[in-house]
Amino acid sequence: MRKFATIFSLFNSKKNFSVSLIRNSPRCSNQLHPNFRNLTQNCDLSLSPLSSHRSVSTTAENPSTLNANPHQDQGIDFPGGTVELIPEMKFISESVKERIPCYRVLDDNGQAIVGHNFVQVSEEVAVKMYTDMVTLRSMDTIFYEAQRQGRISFYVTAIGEEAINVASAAALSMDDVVFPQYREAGVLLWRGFTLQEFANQLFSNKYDNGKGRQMPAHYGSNKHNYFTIASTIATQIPHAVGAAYSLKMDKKDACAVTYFGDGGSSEGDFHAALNFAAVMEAPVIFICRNNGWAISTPISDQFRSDGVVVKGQSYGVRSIRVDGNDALAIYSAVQAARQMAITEERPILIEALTYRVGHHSTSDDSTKYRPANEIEWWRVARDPVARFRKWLENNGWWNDRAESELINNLRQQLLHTIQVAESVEKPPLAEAFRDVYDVPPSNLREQEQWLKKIVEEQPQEYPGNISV
Ligand SMILES: Cc1ncc(C[n+]2csc(CCOP(=O)(O)OP(=O)(O)O)c2C)c(N)n1
Ligand SMILES: [Mg+2]
Repeated sequence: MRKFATIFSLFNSKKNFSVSLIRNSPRCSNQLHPNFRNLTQNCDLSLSPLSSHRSVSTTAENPSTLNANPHQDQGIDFPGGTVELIPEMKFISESVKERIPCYRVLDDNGQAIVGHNFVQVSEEVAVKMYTDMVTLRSMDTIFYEAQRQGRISFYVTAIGEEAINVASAAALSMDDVVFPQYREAGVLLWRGFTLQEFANQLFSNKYDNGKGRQMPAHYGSNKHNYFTIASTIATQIPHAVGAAYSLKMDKKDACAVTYFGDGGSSEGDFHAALNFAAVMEAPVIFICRNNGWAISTPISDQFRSDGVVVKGQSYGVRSIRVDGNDALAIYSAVQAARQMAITEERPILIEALTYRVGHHSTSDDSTKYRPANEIEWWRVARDPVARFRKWLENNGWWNDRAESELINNLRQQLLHTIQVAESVEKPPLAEAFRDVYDVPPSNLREQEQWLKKIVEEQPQEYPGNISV
């Protein structure tokens, strides 16, 4: 077998979980959960010539390494290992012959596919996963409406991406630190952020953790290990690598997890972060939600590679492509990724294939740039929530009665949170100037005085429930 890093498939076993990974490094874990043990057993150390550790440099001071290979005409030692010498002038192809396959467990009808292999979930966890997926969709429906009614200024839905949100969160531990983009409210929901807390943030009232200083839907919570969302695409990705490195230094049984879109993967921050994570051996999981669109930019205009998954290998990051609308596949892949990230101290890249069923945000009308039947097909035929529900029903864990009770309760609760959040006063105006500087500089103090004066002079222009 050629020694170059290569794609390999770990063998299916009826009992054990198996999954295809793009392999980059010779290390294997011997501390994996039993579900993943065959990952270890099938890990052939001879597959990759690349050591994750530093190589001896080929310098003039160290000439022995230059000629260490007895077959000098066949190979050259170079940091990282031996490089084969060949007489042909051969360019690496810009594309792969076969696209990287996509790991899935459930078909579109919620039936386990032939040869399926996944990490079992208990009834309790599966039902919570489903109810959180439905809750996320109800939040999206009702809060979106609130924005259309002019009660909040902005909203962003996760419709069509509920499985990535909730199933990935379910596979993590609460100690894992999350660095989200903005379409992952379901991760926070899973961690226990309440519907009222969501509403408080959306209405920028005084109970909002961010004191009303961020755009609506830019949640954050220290208590839930969920870093505050920043609108600037991809800035969270290198932050996650730094946090992961710190967790490793502190020998914590935890990893960092960052989410981003296909559009985010075109930012420099993504590339710097992957490289940094590989070199520093940081326990971080990169979860790319490849939903086909970055606002109006389709993925065909985003990259010419086979999606995002192949970029992992070029940076030395183990990677997998997963069906993002299959909750069980996402759950299994994230749990495996977490085990490898922590026990082997390495980054993992997951590309989840999905579709953004909603508009980009309330500032967008996606029917202007994509066909309605494309949206409809994904909304109906590939719905991740309906697919998971069918699997639950086949197991006898869910039925129509439970469904209608859940939907009615959610509707009432959500309308109530809006009423409450709307009636709570806004944070004091002075808070807009706090928490950045220990001692605010003179220009900020001047601006604060100026703002107070304007509000006092023209109260009709400002909401009445802000204390100045
Ligand atoms: C650095 C930066 N550039 C551009 C934007 C404008 N912008 C906001 S969202 C977005 C698209 C991101 O698409 P993707 O990463 O695929 O995420 P999705 O919205 O599809 O979930 C862009 C270009 C921004 N917020 N930040
Ligand atoms: Mg996208």
